[in-house]
Amino acid sequence: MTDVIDEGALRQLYDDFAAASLKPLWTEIGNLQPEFPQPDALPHRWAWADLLPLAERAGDLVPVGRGGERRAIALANPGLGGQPFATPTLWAAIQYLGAGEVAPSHRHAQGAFRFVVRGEAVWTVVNGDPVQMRAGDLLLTPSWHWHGHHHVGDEPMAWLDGLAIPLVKKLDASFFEFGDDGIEDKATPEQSRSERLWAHAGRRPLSALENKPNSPLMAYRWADTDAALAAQLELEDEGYPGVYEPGHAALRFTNPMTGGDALPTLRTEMHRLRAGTTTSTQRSTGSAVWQTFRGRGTAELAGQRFELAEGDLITVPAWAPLRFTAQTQLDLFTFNDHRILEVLNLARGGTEPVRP
Ligand code: 1HN
Repeated sequence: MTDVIDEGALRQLYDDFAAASLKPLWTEIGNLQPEFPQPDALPHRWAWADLLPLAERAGDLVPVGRGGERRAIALANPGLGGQPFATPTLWAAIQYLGAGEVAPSHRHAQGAFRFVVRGEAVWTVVNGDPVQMRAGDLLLTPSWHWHGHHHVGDEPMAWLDGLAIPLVKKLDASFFEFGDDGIEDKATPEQSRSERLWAHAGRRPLSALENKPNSPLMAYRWADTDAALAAQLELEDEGYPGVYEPGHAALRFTNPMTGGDALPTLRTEMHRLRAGTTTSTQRSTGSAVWQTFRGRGTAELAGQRFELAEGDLITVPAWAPLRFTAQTQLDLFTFNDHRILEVLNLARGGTEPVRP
């Protein structure tokens, strides 16, 4: 290399790189390989009190049916350039279905879940199995399972949808197929067939010994979740182990076949804080969405403070330190992409202080 750089020749070199569809590393490396994660996604809060009236207006103005498929309104993280993504890997939306409405059946490569804040008037039919959606329940629609929703009550219902849409888009692994326009069988059983077979913790049917990546259990009911969280805190009162950290009960929704995550692309958990508890501060690679189910509190997230009321949602970008304080008993649902990071051996993090 010569000592004196010929600026004109250098500019010409860069122009020729561009014309040949090439890009040198040395001008890009800071962006490509930062010392620690530098996400574009921002910490952000969506208040349920803002989301619900907007969803109701959509309910008045926008029909639900074939083509649009779902009256789902996505959280668009303000750091992600207007894309309908909560984080670089996670889709989160409020979906709204009015009395008597039907969301037509379809299936797609992206696995999905629903988490219900209020109501119990909708059945989601998953591969022909009608599953009631009630407040506090986590309902699964694993990859490539047919699903449509039908509303049988008088009051409209809104819930949270989570999918790994951005991840699957990035991986160019999306497939989609339309099903029947209506729902033939509008049965409304109290228990789905999947629950009758699989909702028996620690008891595996001998007819199903082969592990599958998706949970065969389509509904994780609030009554069971509530009892499991309550038991952790009761045991803490009695001086026995089992609670996640002081004043903080937590559980993960798992595939009863494997004990692993209920869905391969989305980790789902429920947390309960006693009134007055502050959690440890944690941060990790990967991103997350949290939703308040019941109670009030605050999230301190990357130096910002967000008040949380019932139904409120926050997005947690990679490596952003997060802790919660509960004003009342606080029940929080969360989903994240941490399992993907684990599979790829990219999971890092834990409690503060964690220096990169
Ligand atoms: C979907 O199928 C549902 O089934 C909700 O309720 C949201 C977002 C993108 C693609 C498919 C549903 C969706 C979705």
